[in-house]
Amino acid sequence: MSTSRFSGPPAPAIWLALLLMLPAWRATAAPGASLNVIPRPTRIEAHAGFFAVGSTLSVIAPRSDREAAAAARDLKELLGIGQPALLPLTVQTGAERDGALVLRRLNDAALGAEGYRLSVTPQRIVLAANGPAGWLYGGVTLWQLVHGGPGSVREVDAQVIEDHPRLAWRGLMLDSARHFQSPDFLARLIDWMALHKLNVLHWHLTDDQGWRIQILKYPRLTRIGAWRLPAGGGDRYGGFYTQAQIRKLVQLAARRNITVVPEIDLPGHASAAIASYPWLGVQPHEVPVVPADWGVFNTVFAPTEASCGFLEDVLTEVMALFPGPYIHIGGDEVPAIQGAHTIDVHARLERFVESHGRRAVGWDETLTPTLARSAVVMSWRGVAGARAASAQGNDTVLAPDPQLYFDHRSGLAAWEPPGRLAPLTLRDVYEFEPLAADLSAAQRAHVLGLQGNVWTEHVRTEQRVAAMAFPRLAALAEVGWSDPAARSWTDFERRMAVQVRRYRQLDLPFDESLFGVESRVEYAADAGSATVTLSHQAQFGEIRYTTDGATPALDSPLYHEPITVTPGAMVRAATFANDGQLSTSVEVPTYVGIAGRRSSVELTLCGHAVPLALEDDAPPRGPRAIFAVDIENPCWIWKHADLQRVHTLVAAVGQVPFNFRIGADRDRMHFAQPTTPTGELLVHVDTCDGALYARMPLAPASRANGVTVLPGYSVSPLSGAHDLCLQFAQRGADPLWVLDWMELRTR
Ligand code: TNX
Repeated sequence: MSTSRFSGPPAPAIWLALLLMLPAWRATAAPGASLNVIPRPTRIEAHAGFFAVGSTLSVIAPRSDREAAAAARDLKELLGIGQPALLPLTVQTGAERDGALVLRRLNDAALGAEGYRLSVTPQRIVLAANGPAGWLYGGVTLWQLVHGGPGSVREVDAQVIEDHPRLAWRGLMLDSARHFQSPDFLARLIDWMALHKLNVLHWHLTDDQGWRIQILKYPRLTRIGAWRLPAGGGDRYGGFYTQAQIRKLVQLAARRNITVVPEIDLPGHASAAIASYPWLGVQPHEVPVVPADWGVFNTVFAPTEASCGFLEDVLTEVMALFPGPYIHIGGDEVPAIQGAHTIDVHARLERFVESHGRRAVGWDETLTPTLARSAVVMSWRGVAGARAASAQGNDTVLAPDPQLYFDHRSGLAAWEPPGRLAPLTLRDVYEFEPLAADLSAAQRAHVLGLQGNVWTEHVRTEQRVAAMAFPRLAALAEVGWSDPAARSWTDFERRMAVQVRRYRQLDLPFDESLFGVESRVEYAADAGSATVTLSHQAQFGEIRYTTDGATPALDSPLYHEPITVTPGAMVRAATFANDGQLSTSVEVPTYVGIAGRRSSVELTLCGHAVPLALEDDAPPRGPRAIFAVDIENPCWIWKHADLQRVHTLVAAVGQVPFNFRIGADRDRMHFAQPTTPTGELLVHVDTCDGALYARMPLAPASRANGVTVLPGYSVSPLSGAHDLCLQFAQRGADPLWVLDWMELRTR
């Protein structure tokens, strides 16, 4: 178990196995361990010799500097987490001395509030800063130096690191409304953020599908508004944060130099509040219960004195809980139905926030010529909002879709969690530049920084929240902190090989898209052999594999070209560097009697209106299938299928509730007419209007909640390669039939 203060999920056995494989405790630091720091420090100067850390390290805070003593205790707490304790510290106060980590107070404007100077000599380590944030970040750098190699090191090279951030707002937005995360998870997330020198947690606490913050004056918000019945059935889902829990998290965050920016979304995305108090709504009858649908609702807060008063009461309690300078009041995706009303609810609440000495933050829809100068515009519909806001003289934060939308998958591999389908890779995030070259100096000064947004419609579990956030937040941290002139993807990849080891030591369930192995299997037309192609996103590290059932190891064959195996063989593969394993090993099965097999994610979608990697809503427990589907047009193309020896089609299908509010698009959806009561899977040749090749009845799957493998369907072989178009003939969109995989069999 983790020694962290928080009882997280137990480390999956696979990680433990990986840790055991790492070469034991190394006696000396890898040379240049400082080059493994993420985000990359501003300046590093190497010196001769090293400092020996010992099994615990004393931190000395100057006597009578209470802030420094508190900072030392916070460092002890933060850097002690991990398995085993990663940098055990003991805290003392008194005069500076050798053999210890010395906190020193500076008054150095160039370093700013968050900068630090870390000097390592063979005698002692001096961590100098203007105050707590700098000590924290210098400590985080030191922690990384001690975890710079394949094992922990106890000797730190002599050097001077001088470091300060490029941008002031380096954040993560977490949507706790669509899915709820426990306070324990939030505490762990705050620690993980601090270890990346991130300093803003934008907490999306209210939305259509859930109200998550206890408001003492309006108890129905959490008695009613925090709970919903999942689409497609199942137990009541929900949860909320009590004010006591929130205070504790806000305090923890403050000790980690993280400002929590609460968001009360208004006037749209308000169904949960309106279900709790129907008089708040513009069309009260429309939201009798908290909805389980995703998308945009027409129910918004009514432009009345009563609902403005309610929102002022809510924000009064919110401001008492969150002492930071920023209060986010939403403003996104308000349907036009509110029209030209007498009260502009958003503008009214913005003035309310400002009149209480706070700065209102709003999504970019809130940018109007009359927007208060102190209001902050969060650019999400691309970067245009940031451009316009900064030109108008408003501060702005970049959180653009899709560049920083962490609800997209990180890659296409079958083991990626569900999410929006089009991948947003680690490299995409790393290469995002928040300060476009043509922005004027005045505009640049208005760009506070950037954040990644983890929307959670498709992110059901805490583990998946972590995987959507990390390691993409490591890339975002570097973009927000480090000198852009020194940004190098190749060097970042190399440092990520070290970072993923730190993640394993922290029990951080990160996404493996960078080093994890993706696979593709092609079968010979006569089903006599299978060819397995392996790849990973990184240019760093090498793939090794086995075909005999053994677990891949450093001495397994090196992958350099597609492997041909006898059908039925299992290929196992993982990524390695010289000094150890970088990725979990994956299993790639091959099957007998098959001329081709594709999962939905390996097929081409016919349309790209709302492409999702959508998780099945069943079974209630245990693994669920993930379908690649455009929910507005569930249709897949299998390009160039070789059908010359194919006698049977086998398909696995599922059905999902159609819980999407897509407005008028819903009326444009159309389906082929079924000829049986429960519909059929249609296979057309060459194009979707081409000859019908198969009409596979869905009756055997009609009562199943999970995935059903339909009985084999006999077809006649066709010569040459053909595209196959796969679609469902069904009466309506709900439930929506979806394809999991299809096989072309030779018998
Ligand atoms: C749009 S981004 C939204 C959210 C969704 C997100 C992802 C923004 C301000 N509004 O309500 O979660 O797309 O689907």
